[in-house]
Amino acid sequence: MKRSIMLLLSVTALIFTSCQKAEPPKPYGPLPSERQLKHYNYEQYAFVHFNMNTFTDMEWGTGAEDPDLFNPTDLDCDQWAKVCKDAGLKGIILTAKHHDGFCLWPTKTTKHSVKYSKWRDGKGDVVKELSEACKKYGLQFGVYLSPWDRNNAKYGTPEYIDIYREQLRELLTNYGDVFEVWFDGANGGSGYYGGANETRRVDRKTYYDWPNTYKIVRKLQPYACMFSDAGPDLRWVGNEKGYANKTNWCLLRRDEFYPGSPNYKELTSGQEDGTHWVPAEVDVSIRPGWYYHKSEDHKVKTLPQLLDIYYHSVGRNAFMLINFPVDRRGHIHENDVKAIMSLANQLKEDFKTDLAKGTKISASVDRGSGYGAENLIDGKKDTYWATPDDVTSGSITIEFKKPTIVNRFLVQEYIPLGQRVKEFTVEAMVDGKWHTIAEETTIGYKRILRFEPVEAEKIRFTVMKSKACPVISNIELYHAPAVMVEPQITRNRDGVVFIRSYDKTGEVYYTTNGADPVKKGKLYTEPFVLKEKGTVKAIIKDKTTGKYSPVASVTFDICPEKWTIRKGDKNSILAFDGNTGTSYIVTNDKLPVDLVIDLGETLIIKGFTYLPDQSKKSKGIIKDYELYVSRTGKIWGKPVSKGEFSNIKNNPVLQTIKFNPVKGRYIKLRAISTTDDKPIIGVAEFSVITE
Ligand code: FUL
Repeated sequence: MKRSIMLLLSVTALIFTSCQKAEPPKPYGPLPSERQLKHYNYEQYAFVHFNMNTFTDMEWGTGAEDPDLFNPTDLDCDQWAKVCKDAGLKGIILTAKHHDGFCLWPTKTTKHSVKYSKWRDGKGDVVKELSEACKKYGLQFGVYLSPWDRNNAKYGTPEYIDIYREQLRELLTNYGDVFEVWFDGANGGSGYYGGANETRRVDRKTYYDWPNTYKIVRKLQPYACMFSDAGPDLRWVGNEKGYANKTNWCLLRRDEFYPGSPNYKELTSGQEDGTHWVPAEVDVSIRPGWYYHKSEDHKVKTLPQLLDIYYHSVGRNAFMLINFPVDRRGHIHENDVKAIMSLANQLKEDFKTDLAKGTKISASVDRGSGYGAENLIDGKKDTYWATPDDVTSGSITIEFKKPTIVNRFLVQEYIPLGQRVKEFTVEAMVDGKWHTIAEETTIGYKRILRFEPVEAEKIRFTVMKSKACPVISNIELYHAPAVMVEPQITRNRDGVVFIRSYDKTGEVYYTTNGADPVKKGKLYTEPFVLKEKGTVKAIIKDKTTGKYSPVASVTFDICPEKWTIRKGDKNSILAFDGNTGTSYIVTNDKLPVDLVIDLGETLIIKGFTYLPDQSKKSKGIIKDYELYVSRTGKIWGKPVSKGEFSNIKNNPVLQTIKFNPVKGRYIKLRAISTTDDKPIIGVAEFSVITE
């Protein structure tokens, strides 16, 4: 009897222990704070650069600007909030004060503010309007307060720090909840400084006494994350181009950094041995500049560029902060709205159906009950797969019911316990054999991989190396549709035509005689030669859905292979190399400036095209021009065409000019004036229109 009771007890104990949840892993290394964990709910949010520079066409004002210049004609913060909401962005950070010192709220600290502007008789308050619009649309609200102040007479002295802190107090007290405070790294240099007009340098590390400023933020807005090169909560990613590195640690040896510190390149990857949790935030503008310039209306980032930004920020364990340069009306410009909505719509398609849901999932090893592979696809944030403490590698296999096409892999670590994974792979089983799709490094909060579509029976995810036992909370798989933007058609100086599509999975069809490529198109397999005139049209066909992209169409004139520029150096071919990103720059002592081209043969010419230099700080845009055609290159006679390239400063796009046909071999493009009055002209592309 006694023996049988003992047996019963031990069997019950065995059943009990085997059902009992195993011990959770211990946290490893630096951990995110509560406020940082909250911030992970936001992922993508907006920046708005809107301030004095909007009205002076500058990127960095000097501080001497008259407050009356700030004059939006139709300020509509509700429109900003609606656009952001529709685009799936979770908050808006406003440049309440940029380096020129102009304050968008009626601060008590300076006369350089909306209160002293004629705009709305000094009664306007942009900070208030935006904070209210954010509340209305359920968005987070954040502020950018530039430490550098080129207007303030006290800048460089300890008194300015008091002023700066008071401004911060006003912003953090009077406008409701603030989710992020942005401390910029640029500071110290020339400025107006209350009329002193001089250069003031500060010690970026010590002047601002950051630790005491941080305390103010913590006290007034305990949940606000602070951004700067050094965090303390969110770090700069070390570039303004829109990417984090593939290897991206949330960790940083934080005390080695400060706003504006020189070792910023390390910020793009973080530091494996970092002492604090300081994840990267990728700040990037939807246009070349941070502020609105009419001349950039045609330079809004394309869908492919925006997709790259998303996958290189959110997809690489970072936050995405996308900037809208609000225009002089006080609106997000229609081109920018179109661009951000095209991104939002494409992302919706990319992540429409999670193919990992409902699959058979198993782990090569797990920690025990409660930590199995099924937690990876249960849609819950707080369950995870983990291995025993002494096991730092392991595989997960996902088995589809039938072969399934995938081209996106999403994985997340359970970050409340730290960032651990150092190396992982993804494989696909096709016809019973494993193929490696990706060999990668870090994961962190979220990692999304893009790869060519593969029809797989199984997908295997393997953690190869980890600082401690891997703790993974989520895996998702998708088949994103091809990105159906029109292909890019270019022709080089030798007449070789290239057709490039962003999405490599589609098929490209083209014609060279202007015919419809859907009906008459030839499959593009490699670059081809087109030396004569012709209109190339091309489309991309999505092989899976059979859908077509919009048609791309480019008309080429005769190929410039024989053309030379008189007195031109080796760079002169850049003026007709078919690459709009490069330019030939011609300089002279004074205006006019001439560009003389020998076409190498006599032709009948009836027009020309000119694309000015396309770089951010455009060099030498021709305003008033004359065009001459000569048979000898010695006697030029009267210009065959002259005039003004209208609105070219604001809109430096391709200019097409036609005239009565003339015969000649030499062309002289003369710049009578340039938009900046300098005797320099930049020619990204030049071509003639022949009969
Ligand atoms: C930079 C600033 O200098 C730019 O003007 C812009 O505000 C950008 C977001 O940060 O450091």
